[in-house]
Amino acid sequence: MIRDPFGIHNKNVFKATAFRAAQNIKDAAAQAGANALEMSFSIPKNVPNFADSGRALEDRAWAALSRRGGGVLNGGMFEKSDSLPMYKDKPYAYAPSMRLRPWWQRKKVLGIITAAVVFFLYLTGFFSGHPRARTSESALSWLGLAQEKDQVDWDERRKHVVDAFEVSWDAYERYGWGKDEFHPVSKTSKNMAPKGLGWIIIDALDTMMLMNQTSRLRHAREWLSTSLTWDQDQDVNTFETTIRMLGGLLSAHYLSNEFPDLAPLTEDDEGADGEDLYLEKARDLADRLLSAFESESGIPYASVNLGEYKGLPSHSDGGASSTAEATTLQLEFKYLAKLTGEKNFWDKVEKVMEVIDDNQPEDGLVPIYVYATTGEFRGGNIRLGSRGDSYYEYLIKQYLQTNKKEPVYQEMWNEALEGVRKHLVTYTEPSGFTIIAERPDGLEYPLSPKMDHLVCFMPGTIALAVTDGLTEAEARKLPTWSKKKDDDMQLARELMQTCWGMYKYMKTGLAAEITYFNTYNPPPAASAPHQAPAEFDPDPNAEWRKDFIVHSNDVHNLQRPETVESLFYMWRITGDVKYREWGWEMFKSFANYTAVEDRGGFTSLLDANTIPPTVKDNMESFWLAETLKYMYLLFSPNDLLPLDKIVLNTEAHPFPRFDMGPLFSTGWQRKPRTPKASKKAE
Ligand code: DMJ
Repeated sequence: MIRDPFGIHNKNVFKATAFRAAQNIKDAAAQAGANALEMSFSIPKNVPNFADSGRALEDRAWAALSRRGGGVLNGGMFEKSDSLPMYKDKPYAYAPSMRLRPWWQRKKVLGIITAAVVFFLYLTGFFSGHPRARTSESALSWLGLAQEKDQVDWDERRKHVVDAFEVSWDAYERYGWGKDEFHPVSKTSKNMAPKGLGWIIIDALDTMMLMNQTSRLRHAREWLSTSLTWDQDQDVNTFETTIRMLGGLLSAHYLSNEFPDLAPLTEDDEGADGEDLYLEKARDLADRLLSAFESESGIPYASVNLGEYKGLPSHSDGGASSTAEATTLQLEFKYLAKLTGEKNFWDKVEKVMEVIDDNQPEDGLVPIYVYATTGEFRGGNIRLGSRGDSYYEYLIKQYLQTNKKEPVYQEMWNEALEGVRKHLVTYTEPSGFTIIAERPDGLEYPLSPKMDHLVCFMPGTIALAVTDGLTEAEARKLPTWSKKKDDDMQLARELMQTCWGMYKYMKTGLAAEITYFNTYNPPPAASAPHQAPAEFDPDPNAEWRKDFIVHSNDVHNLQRPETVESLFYMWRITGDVKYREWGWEMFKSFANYTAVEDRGGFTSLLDANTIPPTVKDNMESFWLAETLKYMYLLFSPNDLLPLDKIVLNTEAHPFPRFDMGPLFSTGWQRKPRTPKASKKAE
């Protein structure tokens, strides 16, 4: 294929690709193929602009870089039997501490010689048993961070993120290649299915493309074409497999077509063998995942058996699915529907939204469980953390994905955000930070002043919803700007400050999984006056620290992306450089406390509130897919993936926005609201 110097992919190639995929559809192939040919898919043209000077700079930086060479749960998230795939955010079973026992307790019987050796190792820091003691200085130096320049150079900082990606990937390639879990400290790995699922490889594909990692991408693609099969007798979590694997393959398809000059591979060329590899693998996987939707209500089952094409209810939670899991499949299946022309993918995920909304959730706030059998909610637990989070995220992103032609999702988002203000937003004591608390027993019952780190997707998502992806300055000039938008931006800024406080509070500078807050009694309403400090005084006895509480059970840091995700949106939308600076500070904390010695990768922490920290010995796939990608984007020029042209799925996989065309439309309407029935929490 002749490369387009401006990165504008030929529409016909794209249509042909979609058509070929449609040919594979067993049922309704002819119809789908015809529809696919009629797609009026319009590919964003200005992402990024390869002709501009910033682009040239980037290209030089990449060239220089390449010259330089340049599950989570014990037992496996996907094991059969009782350990069916669990939601990633469940409190995990703690692995035994990675701290080693003192040498004199372990080595009694080995005599004086062994003791001397052990003592020597002790002196070298070996027995502190965590990466920091063994690597902090070297990690900072091999990342070139030991001495920072006075002059801020974002391009330079971005290169450090690329270095961190390369180190993480290369360690995985060396010690865990093809496996789904990677434990960088012990240099071990394992699969979540008999033949592996490509969990880490597929999640990282698009990050490699954006970072122009051609040789690494080639290796990944080779693994996909020679080793990856979905035809395995394996139960998998419907949601996790959709957002990471289906999402990862679809965005790889999108980026490789949209930006053929990024990490270019000849196999991607028109007519080459394996040209449609990503889309074909995505299509095959989606056919299997569709079985999750074969429930009485249309709400997807929590799991599916890939080989048997069979949906499976959750083993726990009374068989209910997590609400966030059931409602965070829509961007992926709708984009696939658009690519293949097969409407079934669209209809199945759209139906879920209708069933959820038919429950008429009070003020748009949904309980965190829903039965696949009846379509009704289970219990009244309301939160924007685990099991609730991305329901809200996908409301506004569905609205944006189809170019703002489905107002129902914006309406639901607006209603939910008002519900959040009315029932969940409050302020902390004594310093007045803004938080989104929880209502574990239902809206009529007391607030629990707790925020999962997961809630930190909210500041960025609120800002995105206010401007639809434009900058705040641009959006303010539009006639649609309003007092409500002002208030929402203010809420986004305040929440961003709180999320950053979660990092500042911890000794390593890396947030805990869950943070509690001191609140007044009764907790003030969202309309109450409040003023959090603009700066975080580093004094260990500073007043602001009294507002934050971290329990010993919650001190782990799983390399999560939500705060840097929001920093990325806030930087792009407000243009306030402090968000970039916070992201850089966060990056340095990761480098300082989570890097494994000898360029061994980066690890999650069991305890991020002690120095040195204790490690969990695990690299999450979202470290590569999300955390490092958001950092890279945060330090990149703003025309790389412009926010008004794309949507990022909840795993940070970018998809294009598109017009629905004649084949697709919103197939449901909200029912008229009935007066509030008295609802009792189970
Ligand atoms: C990711 O898999 C996704 O971001 C999901 O929406 C939330 N949890 C993890 C990262 O924390």
